[in-house]
Amino acid sequence: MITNKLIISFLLFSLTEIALSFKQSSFNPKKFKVGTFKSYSRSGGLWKTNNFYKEIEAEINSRLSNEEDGYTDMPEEIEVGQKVRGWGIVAGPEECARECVAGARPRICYYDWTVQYYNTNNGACDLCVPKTNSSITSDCQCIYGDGYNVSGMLTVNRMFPGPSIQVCLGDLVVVNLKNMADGQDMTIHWHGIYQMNYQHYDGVPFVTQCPIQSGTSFRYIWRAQNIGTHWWHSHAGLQQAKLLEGAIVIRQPKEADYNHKLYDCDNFDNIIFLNDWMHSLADEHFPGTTGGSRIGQRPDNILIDGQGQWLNPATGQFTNTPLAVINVEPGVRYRFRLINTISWDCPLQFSIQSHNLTIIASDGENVKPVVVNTITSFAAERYDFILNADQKPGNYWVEVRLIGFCFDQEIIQFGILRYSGSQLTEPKLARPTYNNPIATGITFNNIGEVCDGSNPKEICVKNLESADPVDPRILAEKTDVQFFLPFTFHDYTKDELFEPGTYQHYMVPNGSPTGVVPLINGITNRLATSPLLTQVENIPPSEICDGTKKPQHCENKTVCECTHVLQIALNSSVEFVIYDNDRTANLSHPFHLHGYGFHVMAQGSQDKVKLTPKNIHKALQLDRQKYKLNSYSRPPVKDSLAVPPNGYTIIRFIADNPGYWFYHCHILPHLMVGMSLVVHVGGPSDVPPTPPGFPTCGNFQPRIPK
Ligand SMILES: [Cu+2]
Repeated sequence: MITNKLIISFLLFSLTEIALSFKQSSFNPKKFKVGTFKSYSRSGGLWKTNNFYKEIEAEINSRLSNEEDGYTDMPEEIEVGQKVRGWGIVAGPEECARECVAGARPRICYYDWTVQYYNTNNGACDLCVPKTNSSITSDCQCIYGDGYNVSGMLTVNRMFPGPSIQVCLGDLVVVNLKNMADGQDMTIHWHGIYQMNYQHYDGVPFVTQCPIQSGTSFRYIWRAQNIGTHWWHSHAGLQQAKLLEGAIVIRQPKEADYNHKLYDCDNFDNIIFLNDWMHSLADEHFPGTTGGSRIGQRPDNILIDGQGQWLNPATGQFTNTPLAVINVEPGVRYRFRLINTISWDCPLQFSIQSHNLTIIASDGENVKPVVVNTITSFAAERYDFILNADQKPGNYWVEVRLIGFCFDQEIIQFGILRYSGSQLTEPKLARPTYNNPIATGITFNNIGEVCDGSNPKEICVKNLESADPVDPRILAEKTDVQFFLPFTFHDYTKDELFEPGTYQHYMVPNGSPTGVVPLINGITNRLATSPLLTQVENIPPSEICDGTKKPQHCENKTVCECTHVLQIALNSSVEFVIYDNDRTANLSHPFHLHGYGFHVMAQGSQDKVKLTPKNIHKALQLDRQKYKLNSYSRPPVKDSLAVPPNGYTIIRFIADNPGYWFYHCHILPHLMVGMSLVVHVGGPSDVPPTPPGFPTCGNFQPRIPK
């Protein structure tokens, strides 16, 4: 029996984790429980084994021990309908978007994606009308945007928002990405998926993989291991702004959801996908100009589920493109999944006329419910909220405004919340305007707000409470390691930036006379020349730096360009103190950490605590004291968080996911010029070995032949 069990577990291991090959190193798969159908929840700072799949393990074990007709190991060419041993029949996108049932078998969900240059309002729009908010597969190749013709977009399967991945916890997601965009290399990042055991598929160029060259394909394979509302986007250059993005939703059996009693419906099309929109090519805004019609990086509009209208200032008329419509039945409580996919500088404010929004999750992690009227959201954040369709049946405005840095542009967009049986018209209430919007009421996460108690109508992220208990190490007075990560922008003088023979990277934001470069701890991150995860031996060690160890070429330089890597021991408790030393009014930088959810321990304003490197310890102690008094024991978990202008935030996590994880500002031009670093957790033997045949890249510097 023992021998049989061993054989079975070996089979399980080798057949289900086809992404990994363990022949190449001493990597010990048992450490990660690879090969069992366990999934992980990150809430509370602990990887908790989910019981969901325990019941089916026995069934799969017995199934594997029998020969079955027509089942094969994972083939090289995958097709929907194939029978794969250990997984069942390969399912397509629509089959995978299903109700998740306790005890049901996880599936292989296969997505065939083609990336191509594309244009809006083309001939496809004469053939069909897109129904964009379900967007699981392409039913119509028309993209309206806001009615303004735009070219140079990069789309997956000619869709915007891109095809959504909607699966159940435990499914294996396989995406075959064919890059057919000539001259564009790319990677796709699965924002919010922790990728434990799937480090090679995190999709960051020169951190976890080589960019996928145009004309080639790359198969991403990852497990849907943490629930929630997430999204995917290109992690190369400005491609996310060129529409390479879409939604990811990982569901679990409803009864397993912490807040399940609060809602009746979690529909596949109840995604609210918000993106800023330009009427010009994103490239025209990078590095940016100081004059002419394309100053800085300002968007022209914002879209709801890829739809919207544009008020043409020349005519005073809105374009006649359709507005996004959200259909509801009276008396039903809906779960909505708001995804902020903003690429440029400005956060957004979201509200729905006459309806409260009950926040129940952020960035995929459940929180205790909080009722608000307006949600402010920064780039890359997700908020799940419940809307109770308890008002008089009719049409109501859904409103999104861009705020912060671009408030003077007065950008506002609308959708319609429509009760069934209502007329197919706009709401009776006249369209709100930017300066006369829907009443904001209780506002969540407002820009610059630090919720020091002075305004009862403001709620901050730090006020949310995690639905799950928190690891005591997160709540301890001190963590094992602590990093101070002040960020600022260096304003180049003309002499500095344009010194002959030097080529620093820079961008030109609105109002900058010359150009700027971001610094974290005095370093602007330069991507390595080969991926850190797979080819660290090809990277000159002298180019890898941190705040205490800088390369020689940085001596006496204000701006140090190198590959910024923070080394962290596996399983240590970690604290990041992130603070804004740039102090640009109304500009709030949203930072994202890959591979982790972190606890939001504090948010504050430096005006109030006079945060300086010298007194920071005292300031933080004061801040924590405040939370202790409030019995603050369940700091919420997020993966994307904005730092208030001239403010600070303190985050903590347990470094239990080994690998090279990117940490960066999610404003694309900031990311492009180095507002980032890499968190390296553990060592080479802690991560799975590189999959056989994984693409390599790097410099080619042959000797000159004699
Ligand atoms: Cu930024």
